[in-house]
Amino acid sequence: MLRASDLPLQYNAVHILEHNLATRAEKIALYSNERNLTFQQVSDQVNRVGNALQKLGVHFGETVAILNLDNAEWAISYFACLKIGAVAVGMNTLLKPHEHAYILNDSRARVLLVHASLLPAIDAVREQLLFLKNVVVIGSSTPLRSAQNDMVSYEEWIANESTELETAPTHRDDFCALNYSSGTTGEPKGIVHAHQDLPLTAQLWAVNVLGMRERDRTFATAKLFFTFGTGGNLVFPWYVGASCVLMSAPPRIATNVLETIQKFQPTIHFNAPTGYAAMLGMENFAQQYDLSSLRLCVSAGESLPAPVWQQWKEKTGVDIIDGIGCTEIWHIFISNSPNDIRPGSSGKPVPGMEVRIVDENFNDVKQGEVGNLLVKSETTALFYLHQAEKSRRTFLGEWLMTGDKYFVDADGYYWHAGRSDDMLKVGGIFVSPVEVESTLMSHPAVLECAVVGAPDAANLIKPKAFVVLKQGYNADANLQDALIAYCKEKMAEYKRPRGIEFVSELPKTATGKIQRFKLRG
Ligand code: 3UK
Repeated sequence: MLRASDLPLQYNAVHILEHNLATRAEKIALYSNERNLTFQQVSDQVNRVGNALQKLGVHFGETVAILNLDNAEWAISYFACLKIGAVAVGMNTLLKPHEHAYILNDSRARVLLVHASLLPAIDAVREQLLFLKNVVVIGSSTPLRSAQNDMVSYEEWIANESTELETAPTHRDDFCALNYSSGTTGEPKGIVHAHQDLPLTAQLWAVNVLGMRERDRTFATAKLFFTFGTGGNLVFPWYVGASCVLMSAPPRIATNVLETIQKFQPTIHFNAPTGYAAMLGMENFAQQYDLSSLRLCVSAGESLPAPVWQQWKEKTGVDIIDGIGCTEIWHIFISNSPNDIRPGSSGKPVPGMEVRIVDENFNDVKQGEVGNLLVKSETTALFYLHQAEKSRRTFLGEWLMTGDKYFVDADGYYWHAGRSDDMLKVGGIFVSPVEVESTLMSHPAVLECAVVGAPDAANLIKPKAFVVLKQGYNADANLQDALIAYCKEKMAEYKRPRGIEFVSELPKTATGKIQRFKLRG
């Protein structure tokens, strides 16, 4: 068991990378289509980037934003921020320009490292960015310097930097990373984590529960900007001296995932239930692709239906370890384990963390009864940035209110029973029905609407919209397509309704509140 107090007071999580230099400097730390890098090479680049950041005037405690595909530079930039005592803001590449603007302003990042392919999304809102000064462009083939001299290509930026860099004397409680998670209404919430949270989750879950070890090679479809990805595919493997495989291509295309597994031969694969269901949806995928390197799979983000677990086992022979995690705790806190799996359940509390299931008055419910899930872990964040009220309702002293409904069976396995808010988990990513509704409402044809989660063929939840049209619009398939296309344009694509049903009215309470539960069906 590892506790926060076992770590030195002065602790910097760059140790997770650098402890590998003593014994395995020449081992490949990171595989990718673009290039492979050894621990030594990664570490040299981290030092260069750290020096370059300091030259831009980035000080201890300041934020640095990273809007990048999953590639070597993501990992390097992240650890460079940690090493100089800055806070890495891993930005969601799937969001729209106005959301990037919100995050850059809320986090007050002065420096942004951005992939060339994502630069247009920043250019579109550049005028609105109150704090951003320097933009470093990753993956640009031509040298870049804009008129204001505030944009530079990554290669040029680090070319003459030294590979020597002092580690900032961070306290183990100092913040090192900021991730944004969407809420029920309004803007995403910034969740700040400390250096200590990384080694603690690595030890308590990845080593003690999952059994990750030096000879493993990880590959996650969860992108590095989600803590599910940062942990599973970067921090945990390097903590145990294992390697990771980074894929910059979109994970929703199942063939990208299967090709990457075949080519780089990971031993542990991290995915969301939707990802496993997508691969299972391809006939003969297990014969077409060589998946024999896999010894374990992990699923998180939403519950993994037992039939998906069973089919995956039948087709590949590999067990999927389902575990529930959240950004507030950084990673998984209830989990199955390789020698103790109950398909369909989330497993048991991770040793070193505690959970409670309580009623509205915070009394523990009886075994078998559904209640609200509280979690106690030393890795829990302390607050949401700039959201005092929401923080007070969520971070209850030692206990975190997860927003999940759970029950425990007679054998001590925990079962997810939905959320206590209206939030949907779609492909493992939060979607707010309220946001989808307000987007639809801004379309000229829509009078009223309600968005709920509807199960697909694999019993995974997808957003579905019930729409009342204004007079003069035809409730036909063209308009359904047009509304979905409209949502794709206005919001991150994954939030779009997968189905639209036209209705003449919505079920409402006497006071006019829409009764979403009546539409869930
Ligand atoms: C839901 C699950 C049932 C649940 C995450 C692993 O998903 C992660 O973080 P988010 O902050 O969302 C948290 C919420 O997602 N959920 C996650 N995993 C499961 N529900 N079964 C599961 N296995 O509602 C939770 O409150 O995006 C997952 C590791 C790190 C993470 N950040």
